[in-house]
Amino acid sequence: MLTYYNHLHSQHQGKLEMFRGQLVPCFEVPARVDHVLAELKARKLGAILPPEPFDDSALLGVHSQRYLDFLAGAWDEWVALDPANAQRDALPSVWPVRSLRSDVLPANFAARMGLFSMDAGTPLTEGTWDAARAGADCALSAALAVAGGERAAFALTRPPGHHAGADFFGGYCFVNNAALAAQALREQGLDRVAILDIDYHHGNGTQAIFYERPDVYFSSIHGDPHTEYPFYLGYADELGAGAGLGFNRNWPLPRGTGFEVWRATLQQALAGIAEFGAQALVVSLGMDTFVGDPISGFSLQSADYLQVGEDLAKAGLPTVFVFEGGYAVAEVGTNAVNVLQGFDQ
Ligand code: SP5
Ligand code: ZN
Repeated sequence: MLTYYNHLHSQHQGKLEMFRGQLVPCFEVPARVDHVLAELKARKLGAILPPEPFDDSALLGVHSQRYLDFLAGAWDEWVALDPANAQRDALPSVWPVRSLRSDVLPANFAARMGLFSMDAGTPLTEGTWDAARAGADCALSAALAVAGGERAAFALTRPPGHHAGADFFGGYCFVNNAALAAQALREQGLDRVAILDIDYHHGNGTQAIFYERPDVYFSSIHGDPHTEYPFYLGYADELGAGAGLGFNRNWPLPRGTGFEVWRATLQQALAGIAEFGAQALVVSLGMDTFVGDPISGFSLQSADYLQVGEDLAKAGLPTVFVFEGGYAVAEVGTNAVNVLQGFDQ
């Protein structure tokens, strides 16, 4: 397993996120990736490489120009409003919901924060763009390695990506790394690419990016959005639209779901991917299905992740793993590397 490690990940370090009317410490912390990196090294799972640099234009297959321009300049705009802002993160507070316009581009910074976001749980910090941009390089590097003949590669990066859409951030995500990897595989000449999202939360951003496309199949196993974030997408009746009809599958499961049911669902999702005829697989590898996760509700155990890796390997596809969520910080390294080791053996 080749790993592309985002050496700039700790530049993104949010302080507080909005939860039930209070600002609480962020769950999505740099130590998450530090633990995965340490475990990869301890188990000698393969080379750990810096990403290749890609041109900014590589992000335009997935994200809009005006969103990328906003992200790249947002911190400087935030600090220009008030020098004291340098000490606090930027959070949105107003959104263009139904009947309001999202085609306008207000001059007001708060208005644009809301235009380009979906929640107040995703602080934008001084180093957010640099970290997310280097994460894109990791995902693209992993995809090119796999297109070039590697059996598998791992983009070890944060902030995560699967909640970020073509033109919005949210759910701790800014740049959709899994979508970038899938798009890069397409551009390398693979006609049919599947994305399997096994983070606890539905990958709303990834789904939306490919919803009307038949060439990238999206399948997600996640906490039922009736009760779980992101609430407004991820239901079983979302099957794709237009040319993409039939190329989207959601597998919502109730809080408390354990490994037996989760694994049977994984087999169903993998059967759909095989039926699609995927030539490569991108796995959005969230580890927040773990029983000890502080913000999630499934009950997978550490040893189960070895089995998950073995099951994924049985799909027999060149595979790009992209690190997503997982907030049980002390266990996230063991759990993530269990998947990769199970895949490799
Ligand atoms: C990538 C990813 O896993 N994003 C998840 C975003 C979840 N955002 C909502 C978090 C709600 C926090 N709930 C705190 C519960 C404290 N007991
Ligand atoms: Zn998650």
